[in-house]
Amino acid sequence: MIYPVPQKNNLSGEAVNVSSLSLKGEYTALAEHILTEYGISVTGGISVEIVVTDSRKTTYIESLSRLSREKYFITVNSDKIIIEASCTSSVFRAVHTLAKLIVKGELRLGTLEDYPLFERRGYIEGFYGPTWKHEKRLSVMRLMAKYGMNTFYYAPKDDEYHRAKWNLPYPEKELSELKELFDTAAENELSVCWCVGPGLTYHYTSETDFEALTAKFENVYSIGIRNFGLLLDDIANDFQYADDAETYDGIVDAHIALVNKTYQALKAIDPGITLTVCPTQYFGDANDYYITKFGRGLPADVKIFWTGKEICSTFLTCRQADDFSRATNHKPLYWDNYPVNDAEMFNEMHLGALKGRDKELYKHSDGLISNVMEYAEASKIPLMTIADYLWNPVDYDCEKSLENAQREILGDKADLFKYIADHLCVACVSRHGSAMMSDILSHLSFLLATGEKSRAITEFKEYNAKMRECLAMVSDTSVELFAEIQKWVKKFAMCCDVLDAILAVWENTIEENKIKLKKLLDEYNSDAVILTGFCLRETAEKTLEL
Ligand code: 14T
Repeated sequence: MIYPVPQKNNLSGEAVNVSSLSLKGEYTALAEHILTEYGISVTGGISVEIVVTDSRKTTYIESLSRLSREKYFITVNSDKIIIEASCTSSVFRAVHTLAKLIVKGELRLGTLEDYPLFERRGYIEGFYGPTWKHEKRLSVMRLMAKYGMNTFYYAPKDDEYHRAKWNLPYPEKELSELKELFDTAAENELSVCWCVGPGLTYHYTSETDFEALTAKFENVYSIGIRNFGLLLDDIANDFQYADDAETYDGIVDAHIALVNKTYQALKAIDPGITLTVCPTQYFGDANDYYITKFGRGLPADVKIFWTGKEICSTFLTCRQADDFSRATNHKPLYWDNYPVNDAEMFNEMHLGALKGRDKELYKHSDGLISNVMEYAEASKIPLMTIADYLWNPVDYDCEKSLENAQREILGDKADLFKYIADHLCVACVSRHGSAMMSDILSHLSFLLATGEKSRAITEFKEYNAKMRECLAMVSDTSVELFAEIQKWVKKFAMCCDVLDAILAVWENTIEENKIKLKKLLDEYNSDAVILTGFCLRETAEKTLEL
C-alpha cells in the first residue's frame, strides 16, 4: 500500500523489473530530480514516457464535475511505463506516486488513475509560541509536498512582522528567508499564502493604517507571493478607538469594510491575487449575527476560515458545512485546530491520526488547513495522516495512515516508538488514549485474578522491558523528534517506574512495596504533563488494595 491511497489502483499484474529507468517526453528534469530523491536510478533501463496533454481525460474529474491540475494516469506495460498528465503539478504528483510504487526494484503491470478529492489541502503555522526555525519550515514543506498537500499558510502568532509589528516592512534577512520559503514551495507545487494579523492595534478609520497595510502587502508581493490572508482572530470584540465606534454600527461592519477595501487594493496591485480572511468569530454557530453578516458582506471569491463548532473541533460534518454555506454564502475553508497544542493544551503532545472529519467534507468545503504544533518534527506525524485524509478521504484508514507516518519519520525505530506514542494521542479529535497499554494491563489483571500469577508476572516483565527499551531510545536527544518531546519522555520515565512498582507488589505483596508504589503514583499524578493512562492509575489503585 502507498500513501496517500490512489483513487483507482489496478496495478496488480505480474511484476516488472524497474531497477533503473530511462526518461522520455516532457518534464524529464523534474522527474529525474524526484526519482533521485527516492534513490531510484535513471541511468537507462525500462522507459518512462511522460505525455502532457490538456485533454478531458487528464484534467476533468467526472465524479466531482470539476477540473483539476493534479489528475494523472500511470500505465505499466512490460516494455514501457507511461505517465499521462496535464501540467507540472500533475507530473509532480505522478512521479512521486511512481517512486512510491517501486518496491525492491519492481513494479506491477496495470493502470492507475489518481486525483485529489479536497481541492485545497494544507497546513498553517498559526500557533502561539516559538515560531518554526527556517530549516524546519523547509523540511516540513518538502515532506508535505511528497504526501500530496498543495497549500501552506504563513501566520505564526509570534512573528512580530505578522502581528505585533504588522505595520512595518520585513527587514532584509527575514524577507529573504520568506523568499527562500516561497521558492521551495514553488519547486514543490505548494502555494504559499502569507497572512497578516493587524487587529491588535488596527484603527479602522485611519488612512495611515490602511496605507501601512497595503504597503506591507506590497512588501511581501515583491518576493513573489500572490496569495494573502487577513486574520482577525483573537482580537478585541469591540472598538478600541472612539472614532471607529462613531463611524461604524458594529465591529462586523468595520471588518466588512476593511476586507472589501483590502480586496480592491490587492486586485489593483495584481488581478491574480487571492484573499483569505479569518473572522473574529471563527467557530461556533454559523447562524450567529457576526459571521452571517460578515460572510454576506464579502466578495464571493474571498475564502473564509472556520474552525467548526468549537475552536478545536471533535467533529467536522457536512451538515455543519452546509449550515455555514447557507448562512454566509461562502463554503467554509477549514482552519482545523489539530494537531496544534498551544494555549490550554500545552501539556498535551498530539501524535495521533486525524479523526472525526466526515468522508464527504470535500464536497461541502473549500478545503482544510491544519494548524500545527510548535514542535515541527512531531507535527510531521499527524500532518501526514491529514495529507492522506485530504487526498483520498474515502479510502482513509487512520490506523494504517498513522503506521505509515511513524515509519516515514522514524524508520526502523518506529516499532519501539509505539510504546510511548500509545500515550501521546489524547486531543480534541480523540479523548481515548493508551490503547496498547490498556489491552495489556487488562489482560495481565485477568491472568492475576484467575490464578495465573506466574504467567502474569512473566508477561508483565516482557512489557516493562519493552517500555524501558523504548525509554532508552527516546532519551537520545540527537534524534530531532525525541529532542522535541523530552517533556513527555520525563513523564514516560515515571510511568515506567510505576509499572515496575506495580509488578513488584504483584511479585511480593508486602507493605514496603506498596508504600513505594504509592509514592511513585503520587509523583506521577502530580506532574501536569499529559501522558494518558487511566488504565495505569486504575491498575496501580487496584494493586494497592491487594
Ligand atoms: F483563527 C483561528 F481560527 C484560531 O484558531 N486562532 C487561534 C490559533 O492561533 C490558536 O493556535 C488556536 C488553538 O489554540 O486557537 C486560537 O487561539 C486561541 C483560542 C482560545 F480560545 C487561543 C487561546 C484561547 F483561549
